[in-house]
Amino acid sequence: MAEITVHQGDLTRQRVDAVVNAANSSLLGGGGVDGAIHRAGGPAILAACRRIRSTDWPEGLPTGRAVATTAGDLPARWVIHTVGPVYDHHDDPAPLLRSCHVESLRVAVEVGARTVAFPAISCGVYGYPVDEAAPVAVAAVADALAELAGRLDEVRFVLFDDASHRAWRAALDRR
Ligand code: AR6
Repeated sequence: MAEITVHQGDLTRQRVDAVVNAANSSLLGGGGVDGAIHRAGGPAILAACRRIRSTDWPEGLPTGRAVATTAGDLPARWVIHTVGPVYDHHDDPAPLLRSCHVESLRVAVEVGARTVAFPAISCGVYGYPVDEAAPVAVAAVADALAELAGRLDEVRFVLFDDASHRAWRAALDRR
């Protein structure tokens, strides 16, 4: 049975098969964890994102969907880019946040990743409160692991700050 773990730290330093990026629909980079991934991973990630924009997603990646690219110079092998909901743009953003997690894990399995690290998607610039996001993210991953039985070994949440780390710990403890 795959494990769900919670760590505090920097997503870009994780030794996992795939790290998930809290991207925007342009896939062309930004601030926060997205900026950190492109800085640490180098230009190969942006080049791969541009190829995806010119082929599969010319209008941009929709909210709640996920795509994989190389991880460039990161210790991981793949970056899985997903677009979280902007909290204030939706009456109920939870299904979209859930979809980010489920779709990212489906893509992980497609490329053959067995260990996957997630940041707190939507909890920075996109304004999702951590205490609301954490239970949605943890439940989505637990359900996806049940669906993808045996095809993943670890899903690691890597939280940058104390508040999000506490929120994810509490959400995992309540399960
Ligand atoms: N490792 C782990 N978590 C991090 C790191 C890191 N190196 N850096 C930041 N975080 P955000 P969003 C945390 O804003 O809310 C970008 O510009 C951060 O503290 O990165 O989904 C994109 O291009 C927060 O808890 O993502 C989009 O335009 C969490 O990662 C937009 O921001 C997510 O914050 C996406 O906004």
